[in-house]
Amino acid sequence: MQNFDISFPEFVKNEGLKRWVKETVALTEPARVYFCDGSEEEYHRLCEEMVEAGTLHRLNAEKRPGSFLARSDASDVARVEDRTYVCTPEKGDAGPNNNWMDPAEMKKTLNPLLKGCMRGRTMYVIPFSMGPIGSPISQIGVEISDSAYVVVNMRIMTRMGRRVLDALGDRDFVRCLHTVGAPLEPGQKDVAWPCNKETKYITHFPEEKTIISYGSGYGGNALLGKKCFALRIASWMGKQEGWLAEHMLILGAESPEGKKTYVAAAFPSACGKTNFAMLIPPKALNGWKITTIGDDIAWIKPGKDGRLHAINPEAGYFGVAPGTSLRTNENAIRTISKNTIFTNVALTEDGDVWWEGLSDTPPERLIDWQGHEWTPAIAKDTGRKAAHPNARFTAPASQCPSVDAQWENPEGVPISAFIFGGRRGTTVPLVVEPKGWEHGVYWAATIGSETTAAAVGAVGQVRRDPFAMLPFCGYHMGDYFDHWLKIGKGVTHPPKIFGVNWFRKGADGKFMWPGYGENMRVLEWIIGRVNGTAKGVDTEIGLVPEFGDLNWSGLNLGEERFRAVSKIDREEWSQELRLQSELIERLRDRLPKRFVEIHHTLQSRFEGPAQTSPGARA
Ligand code: SAT
Ligand code: MN
Repeated sequence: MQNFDISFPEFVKNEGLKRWVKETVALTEPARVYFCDGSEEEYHRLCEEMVEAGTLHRLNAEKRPGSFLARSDASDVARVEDRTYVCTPEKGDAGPNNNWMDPAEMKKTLNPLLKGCMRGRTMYVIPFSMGPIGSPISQIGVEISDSAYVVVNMRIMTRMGRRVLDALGDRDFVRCLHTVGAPLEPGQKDVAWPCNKETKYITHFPEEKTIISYGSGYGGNALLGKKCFALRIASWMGKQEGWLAEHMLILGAESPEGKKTYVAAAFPSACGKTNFAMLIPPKALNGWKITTIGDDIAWIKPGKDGRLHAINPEAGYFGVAPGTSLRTNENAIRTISKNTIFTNVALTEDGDVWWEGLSDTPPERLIDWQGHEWTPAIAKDTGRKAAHPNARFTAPASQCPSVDAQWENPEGVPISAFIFGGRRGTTVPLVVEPKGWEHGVYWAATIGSETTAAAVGAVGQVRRDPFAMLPFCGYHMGDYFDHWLKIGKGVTHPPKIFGVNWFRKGADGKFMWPGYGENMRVLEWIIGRVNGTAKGVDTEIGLVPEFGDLNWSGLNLGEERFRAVSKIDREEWSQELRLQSELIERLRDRLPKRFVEIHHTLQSRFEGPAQTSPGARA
């Protein structure tokens, strides 16, 4: 048992915080307590300490100033969905989309693990704001963590430090307790990436606005402002209070005429949200300009003007490195040119970073993400990747060349369209506009997507990922769909809803749509629909563009290929709707009635022979 008086710095005045810190010290028994002020000096000091401890490697100061590389333990590389729990008193409230345990039971499980879990370590107290400090949409949390890696990442990803406590005053806050679950015995030498290889728990107590995370130091498992707070807890708060916390990027699109339209788009993890948010339109569409508000999370509230307004609660990007290049995302490459923390990428001989896709030809020699020597020949023999497929960069949003002038506007930006996408090799057309809000919500609720390396588990299997929120919705999905239906009805100018799929494959197994910057063509059509200028044709699942409805200047895709990437195949859709029935059955107890009706309407459209006459143009 550690016995010491905690000396609270003058900026820690909140009595609830002081009490919680004392209780947590008594439970976790750290060697010392440190209150983060969020200063630059503190950031550099902690980075330096981690360099000395071997947790961080300083990158070449000429090539990558102010930047570091961290290599995680090989067992701690992604979110652990099967170890993630939502602990509501009523099991039904968590829904079949969450693992559930009774809150008291979960605490009984966690308490013995937490007892003494910070022995030999520093306990960091990290006050943070999700959203600009003082915004009516923002929320404040405090993370207690025994990881300095978490502190420096939180300083990039959130507004962090004493100014947050000044803004908090004596109000309540979201409690986020994190431990790597690896206490040090006296004299025991630490490892570069402490974690608990056997035991991990990512637990949420929405009614107590509390998160307890045990055993992992990685990403969303440990940076608790992100998925745990800004999505799971915030979605629950939004349900109570009439707003939305969504797994969405937010971008601004400025037309050649200078008209700005903001859209928010949901895609599952590692499906290109960061790339879409920072899109650079092809030269031939050069009058268009895209600006970035956020790349992962949107908090959305009805405004007095009858529109939905969104902020990005984060202050940085925790983006997937592999596949990011000057060709796929030049703005991201420039964002991460300095002051960036890389995790699980490869190290070059001259002290810079590399990952699969950064350049067409890999360097001749690298140190891979596990610290082993790597050459293209070794990769060929063993299949070993230089960077882990879920390797990440943590970089400040302010460094993004495309950052929107309004990105810190406390009122948020008005949203004109919601876009929902999944990763689907078949079935789902390039773009579709379901008819009206309810059909749009149904579309978003039933999207399927092939799983990626962002979560531990099999990759490439289609699963239903409603609103790209399956791993992140903090309550019953049926209630969540109902909440969405109500939000749209509650505003006079709800955004239009669209579905997209960049990932359809041809018979040769290759992607049929070029994606990346070319997605601007689809976005241009979407904005045209919002403004009433673009046309399309009616189909069973909604309105879709015909070949001539998109702008093809500078791209020779060909009509036949466009038809293939936009095809709505009756066989595939009958099958798709059967798969959607599974979701409907699973959520049946709390599914809005309207959903079942829409499902039946869609099914009936695909029964019997196809309509011979083409749908009406609109
Ligand atoms: O590790 S995170 O959960 O933050 C990233 C993601 O899965 O989107
Ligand atoms: Mn995400």
